[in-house]
Amino acid sequence: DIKGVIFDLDGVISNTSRLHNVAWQQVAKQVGAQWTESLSNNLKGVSRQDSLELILQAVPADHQYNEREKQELANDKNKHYLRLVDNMTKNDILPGIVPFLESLKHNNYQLALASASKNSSRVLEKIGLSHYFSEIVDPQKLSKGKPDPEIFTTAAKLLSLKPDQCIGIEDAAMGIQAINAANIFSIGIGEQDILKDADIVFENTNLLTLNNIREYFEQ
Ligand code: B16
Ligand code: MG
Repeated sequence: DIKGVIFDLDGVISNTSRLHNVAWQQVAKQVGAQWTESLSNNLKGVSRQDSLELILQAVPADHQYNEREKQELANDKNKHYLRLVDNMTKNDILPGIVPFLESLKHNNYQLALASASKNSSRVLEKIGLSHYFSEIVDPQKLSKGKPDPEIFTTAAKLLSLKPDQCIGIEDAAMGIQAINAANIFSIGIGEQDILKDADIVFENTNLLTLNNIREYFEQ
């Protein structure tokens, strides 16, 4: 029996993936990396440092960035991102999420947040959804990021649930891999092609309803 639901944040609850993109695009421009759709997809769910490495790999130039320069680029990105986060309101919650969270609460599911972002609590506060989540995984306490299962395994443990009592929801291919590796039922939000490993894929968050999920289990 499913008792808990573990959420990714960016791209599932809030439209922050767009904001991350805006901030990273500026870094890409600064270092001369070409911004592509596939680069943008590969950054989803990936930590700040690892995202920067992916961008630097796309730089054709011969300049090697040292640790201090990398730290500066990562800090610049975060400052830019936080300025964008400061302007967030309830309008930045993705469609259908509030009714979905309400129905989960109403049906006594326990909710946890498994975001790779160090800014996730701030984002949840800005959009007024903190009270729905009994547990928020601190990504700074993890040794490995997505696609490693650690973040989802930790979330299930924090809820005192076994993996097979949980569902995980993700918009990133890396995130789906992490949920699957944790032996948690995976729901992907987005394109079937990109999220082909998910147990179910919904095209957008509007389709994320208890009825739609239950339908799958009753098949
Ligand atoms: P920060 P998620 C991830 O959050 C984002 O998808 C990813 O683009 C971002 O780089 C990462 O968080 C780290 O975020 O720089 O705020 O610590 O999708 O796992 O909720
Ligand atoms: Mg995400």
